[in-house]
Amino acid sequence: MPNPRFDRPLIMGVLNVTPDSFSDGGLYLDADAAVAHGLEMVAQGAGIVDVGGESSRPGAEPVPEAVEMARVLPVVEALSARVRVSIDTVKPAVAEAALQAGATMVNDVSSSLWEVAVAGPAAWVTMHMQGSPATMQADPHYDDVVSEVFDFLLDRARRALAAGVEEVWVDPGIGFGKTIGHNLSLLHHLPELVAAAAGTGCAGVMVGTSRKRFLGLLAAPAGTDGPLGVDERVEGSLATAALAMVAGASVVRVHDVAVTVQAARLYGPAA
Ligand code: HH2
Repeated sequence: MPNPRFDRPLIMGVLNVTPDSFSDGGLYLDADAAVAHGLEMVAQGAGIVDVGGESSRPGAEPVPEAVEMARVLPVVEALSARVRVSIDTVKPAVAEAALQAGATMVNDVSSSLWEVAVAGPAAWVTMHMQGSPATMQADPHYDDVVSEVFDFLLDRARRALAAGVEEVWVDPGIGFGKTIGHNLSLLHHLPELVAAAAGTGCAGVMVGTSRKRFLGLLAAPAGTDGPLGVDERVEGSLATAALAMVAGASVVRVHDVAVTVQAARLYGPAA
């Protein structure tokens, strides 16, 4: 397998068809607006568009299955003719319907849907989360965040590979039940996950830091009350996306596709 460090990383564009996502909530709830933004990200160089119909931000409440399907399915169907589409869901029925509508990847922040990917067949992203979105940022705790998160992911990946999923991606779940210190430790140890994932037979490592709150907290000038706003986190998003790419991540999940594609071009011809 080629060393992923020398291939150009893929950029996954985030497309939230929700009223309440922390960054783009409400912007693309209308299907036509969502499809237009998806195509805009494709034109900017996104290799995958990740369509979600339920926010997983801290404190988010689950939405009914029928509502989530009505949000995502028309968008998945329209975009999948033009680009690889992944479905960001924790509901098996939504994932199955999205695969029927043309998605080829299940982005699973619950790390539980590998059987849907087997049946698809489809690629599967296993992401680490401590707790659930409703409570995960209340008091995250680990004895050793790096080994606990990486061991969890590799265990899930082995299980999925053994069950017959051919394309498994692992994602440390930045911001999902993690303090600033946990997020930074995971980012700094990414090369170990990249090596272990390759050794396990995974397709690679995916990382999503885009516009997350910890970036706004870290970059806020001294004396500022609270984090920078989501629109002021582009620099931190790009810096951490570049850090992840240098560490060997093969996919970065971002809201700001054009600038991240520029950074990815430093890696030479597309794989
Ligand atoms: N982050 C979010 C959602 N899905 N999936 C993966 N694999 N990795 C991530 O880091 C990740 C993810 C949260 O970001 P966003 O979709 O922008 O917000 P919201 O959950 O509020 O819709």
